[in-house]
Amino acid sequence: MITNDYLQRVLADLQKNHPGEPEFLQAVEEIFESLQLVVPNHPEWEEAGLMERFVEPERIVIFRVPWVDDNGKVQVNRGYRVQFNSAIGPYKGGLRFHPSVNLSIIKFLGFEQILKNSLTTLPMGGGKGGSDFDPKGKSDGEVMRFCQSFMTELYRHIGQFTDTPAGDIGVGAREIGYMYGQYKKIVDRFEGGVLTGKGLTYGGSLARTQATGYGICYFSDEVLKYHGKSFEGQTVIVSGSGNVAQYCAEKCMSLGGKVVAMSDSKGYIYDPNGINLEVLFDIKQKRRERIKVYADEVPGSEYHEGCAGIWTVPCNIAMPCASQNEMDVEGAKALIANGAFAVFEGANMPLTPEAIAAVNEAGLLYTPGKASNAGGVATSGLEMSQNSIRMSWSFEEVDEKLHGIMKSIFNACLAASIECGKPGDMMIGANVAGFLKVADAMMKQGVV
Ligand code: NDP
Ligand code: 2IT
Repeated sequence: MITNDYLQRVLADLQKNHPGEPEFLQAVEEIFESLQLVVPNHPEWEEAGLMERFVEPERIVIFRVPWVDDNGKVQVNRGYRVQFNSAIGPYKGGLRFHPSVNLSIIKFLGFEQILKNSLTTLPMGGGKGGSDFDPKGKSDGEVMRFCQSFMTELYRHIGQFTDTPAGDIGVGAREIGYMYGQYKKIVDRFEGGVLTGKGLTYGGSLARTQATGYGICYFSDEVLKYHGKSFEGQTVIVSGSGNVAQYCAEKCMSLGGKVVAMSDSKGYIYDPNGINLEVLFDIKQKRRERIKVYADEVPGSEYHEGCAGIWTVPCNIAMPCASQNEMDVEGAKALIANGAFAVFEGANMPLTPEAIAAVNEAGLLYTPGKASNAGGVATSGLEMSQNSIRMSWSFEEVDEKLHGIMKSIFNACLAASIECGKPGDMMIGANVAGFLKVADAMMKQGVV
């Protein structure tokens, strides 16, 4: 419940003006709920219209993306880039290619990205983009032609000092490669820092592929330690089976957890012996197949239709790493009934507000994605650093820096939660710690 007058007014205006943007409104409400603990201490914010400016993107670009499919037919998709906030650095955030993409989803992701990037301690503003293009079932040639057309418009809006996109759902190394190639051809310069998640042969960073998943576990491990626990011997479920889920599962297992279930948008697998990562990586990375194939190939494992069923698998820790609102209150209740003690978010906003309330009420440990999944964008920041100094660091060096950043994010969230009188509340800690830096920069830069 938002009780602060100023925040209530700003939220009501947004609700009135953007009724068709439910995911964006959900993200704003979630963040305002935490910020109302600090807003009363800063009457100067209201005078400066800080919140009104904070919720309004600096710029939104929407464009046509025409391309020709393998049958010679013209296809048209819609491209987006929301350049939300550049107070502390150039806009930075991924591109999502998924049929569900619309302005509401890109705005919510860009909004979350502002605070996430602030938490990383690196100088990055918030942005996000993407398209309703569906890479599933498309040939490499079709994906390439789409990416080239997408970049033919996007290139004029980005740059290492302006805006640096990267991957997200449906955008991995293949897509980044095609987009980088087209950017380089158009501008006729090798500007490494314009995109991150690049291949290792042309300016990418070691450990960027693993960074989001590893970072989630480094962050969660700090939370567990703070509560006198660890991953050792815990039964874990990790939803999704994409980039984030795969490396979250890998690091979780290396820290002693046993991941017994994973999913995709169609269903989930259960393997009581613990997921065989070699088989999973082969199915997902080499063959680009669905997770169902795992159950066909690994004796003793099962496949079940319906992705939400994964929350009914008994576990100690759940790590949702697929997409927004993937766990509703029913999923949360199933986890609680099965005795889970923690939910660590890997995806962006994977729990509905009702699911978060249920998890909090039942006293589970909970971490919001903007803190726990910040390792991906943090390592993108490290990729930009390496591009700027024209060097590449070893895997161990990047991984160590990532680990250090995740620890410092935990410490910042903990300190802010204590300051707000809610020690250990990572949602409040992340929102407040992330916002204070951005607010300070916005206040000092005047009304722009
Ligand atoms: P991928 O495209 O690699 O994988 C996405 C996974 O989520 C797939 O298993 C996909 O299943 C599943 N999925 C997608 N949409 C839905 C849906 N509507 N319902 C259920 N399952 C779904 O993406 P990433 O692993 O990169 O991203 C996963 C999450 O992590 C997203 O929320 C993203 O924003 C977030 N994130 C990503 C970062 C990164 O560096 N990549 C950094 C920080 C956060 P299917 O194959 O069936 O579609
Ligand atoms: O949600 C995210 O933080 C990402 N998709 C990664 C963004 C980035 O710029 O690496």
